[in-house]
Amino acid sequence: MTSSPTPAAARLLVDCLAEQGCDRIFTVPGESFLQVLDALTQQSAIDLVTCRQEGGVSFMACADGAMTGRPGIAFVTRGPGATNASIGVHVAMQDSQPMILFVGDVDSSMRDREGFQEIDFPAFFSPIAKWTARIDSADRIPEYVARAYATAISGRPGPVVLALPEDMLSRETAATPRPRMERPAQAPCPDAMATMMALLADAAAPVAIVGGAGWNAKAREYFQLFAERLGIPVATGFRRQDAIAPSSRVYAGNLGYGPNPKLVQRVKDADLILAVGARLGEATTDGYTVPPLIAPDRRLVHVHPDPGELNSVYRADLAICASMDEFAESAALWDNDDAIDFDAGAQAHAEWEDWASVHKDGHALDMDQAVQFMRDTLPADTIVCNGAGNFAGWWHRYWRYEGFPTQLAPTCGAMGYGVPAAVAASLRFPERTVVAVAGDGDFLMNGQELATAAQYGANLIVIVVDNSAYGTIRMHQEREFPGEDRVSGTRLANPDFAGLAEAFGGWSARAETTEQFKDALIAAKGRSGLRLVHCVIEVEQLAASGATISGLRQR
Ligand SMILES: Cc1ncc(C[n+]2csc(CCOP(=O)(O)OP(=O)(O)O)c2C)c(N)n1
Repeated sequence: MTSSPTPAAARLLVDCLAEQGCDRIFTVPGESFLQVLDALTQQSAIDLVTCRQEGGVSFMACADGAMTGRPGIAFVTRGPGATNASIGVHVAMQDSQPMILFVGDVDSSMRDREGFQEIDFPAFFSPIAKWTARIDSADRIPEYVARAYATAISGRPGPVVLALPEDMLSRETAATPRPRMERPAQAPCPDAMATMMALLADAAAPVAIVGGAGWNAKAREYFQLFAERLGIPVATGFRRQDAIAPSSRVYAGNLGYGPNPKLVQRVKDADLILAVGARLGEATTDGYTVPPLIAPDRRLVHVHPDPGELNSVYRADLAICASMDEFAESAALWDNDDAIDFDAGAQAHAEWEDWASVHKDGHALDMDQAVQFMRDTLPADTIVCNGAGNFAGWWHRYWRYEGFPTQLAPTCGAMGYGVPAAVAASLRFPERTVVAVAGDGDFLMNGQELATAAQYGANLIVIVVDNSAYGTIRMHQEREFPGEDRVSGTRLANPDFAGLAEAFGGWSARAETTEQFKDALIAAKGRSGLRLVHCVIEVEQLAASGATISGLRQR
C-alpha cells in the first residue's frame, strides 16, 4: 500500500503557524483536517495537545492566549466539534483574549446542501468572534493566517475563527509563510496625557480601575509606579486581580461580584475615574451603577486600545486610544506631576486589607481559613484558575494574585474553565505551581480534561469545593423564591471526586474539616502530577460574603 505525501497546503498552514511563533496546538481530532494532523508530524516547533472535549480545547487555547499575549491555537472538526468549541470563543471575546480557532470544514463540493456536519461557520461564529472567514484558496493561506494573528492581537484582543474546507487542505501550492506579525504601536498622544494630568491635578478623589484588553506584565509594572507616585487608589476590574500587585500600597481591591462595599462607595463618590483597559462592563460596574452612568459632576478618563469601545457605553471626558503598556509607560515616565499627591491610595489599601483578612466562619471546613492556609503554604506566584460559581469568591477575596499572570478566570462567568485553564497553565509554566479551584458543578463541566493533564504529565492541584448544589443558583433562588419546597433544579448528587481523580491516575484526598484540608494541601504540595483535594462543605455555606441559606430565608 502506498501512502500519500502530506499535501502542500496543510504543510504551508502549519509552517505559517510556526512562523508566527505558535508552539502549541490544542485539539480534538476530526477526519476533516487529517492533512493538518499529518503535517504536524513534520513540524517539530509545535506540540499537539489532544484533549477530550472541544470545550476543553477552546478554554485551553483561550487561557494560553491570556498567558502569552499571542493567540492560543485550537483545531476542531466541523459541526459537532465547532459547536462544542464555541464556549471558548465566547469567553475569549468577552475576556479580550487572543485566540484562533481553526475548524475543519466540509469539502467544497458538498457545500450548501446541509451536508454531513455542515454549518456556515463564518455566519455561526460572527456574533461572538472578532473576525471569521473561510480559506478557499491554498495560495492565500499565508495572508489569512497573518491577518488572523494581526486581528487577534491588535486593539482589543479577541478570537478569530477560520474554516478550512477539506479539499483546500489537499491542494498544491508554492506559497510561502509571511513573517511574524506584531501588534501595531499605539502610544498615547502627548497632548492627551497632558490633559489627563491636568484633570488629575484638579481632582479631589480620583480612583483608577485597571485590567482588561491587552494588559501585560509591563503595563502592570509601569501603572503601579505611576499610581504609587500619585497615591491614586487602584481597583481592578472583575477577575483582573493580577493587573496590579496586591501588595502595592495603592491597591484598593477588586470590583465585580462580591466586592468590598467600602470600595464600591469610594468608586461611587469619586470625582474622577481613570479606567485603563477595563471596558467598564456589566460585572465591573455592577449593572452600570458603579460608577453611575450619568453623573454630571464626575469626570471619566477612559484609556482603551479600541476606539470603538471608547464612548460606547460611558461618555468619556477624555478618551485615550492606546495600548496598555505604552500608556502605562508614558504615565510612569511623565515628570510634571510633583504637585499631585493623594493620600486616598493608602486609605483604600488599608480598607481592602481589612476586608480581605480572614476571620473564622464557624463551619467545619472553614473556607476562609482554607484559602489563608493555601496562602501560607503555596508560592506567591501560584497560578489560580477557576470557572464560575460562588466557590471562586473565597479566592477572589482572600487569595493574593501576586505576579502576572496569576489569575486565569473567565470574566464572562463560564463554568468549566478552571480545569482546562490549569492544564494549559501547567504546560506553559511547568516550573510554577498551578491550582484549579472548582465547584462540584463547575468541575464536572470539564473534569474529563484530567485525562489530558495525566496524558501530558501536567503538574496541577485541583480543589473541588463540593456543596452538592449549583450553589450560586440556589442562592439566587433563596433570594427570589425562598423555602425548602421551592428549591428547584439546583440539587446535585455527586460522584466520589477523590476516587475519580485516582481513576485518572492522580493522587487525591478528601477533606471535611479545616484540619483535614491543611493536611491534604501539605501532602499535595509534597507530590507532583495530578492531585485533587475533595472539599466537602455544607450548602449552607453559600458564599465568601458569609451569606447562608438560613440568613437569606430570614430576610
Ligand atoms: C456554562 C455555564 N452554565 C451555567 C451557568 C450558570 N451558573 C452560574 S454559577 C452556577 C452554579 C455553579 O455551581 P458550582 O460549581 O457547584 O459552584 P457553587 O456556586 O455551588 O459554589 C451556574 C449553574 C454558567 N455560568 N455557565
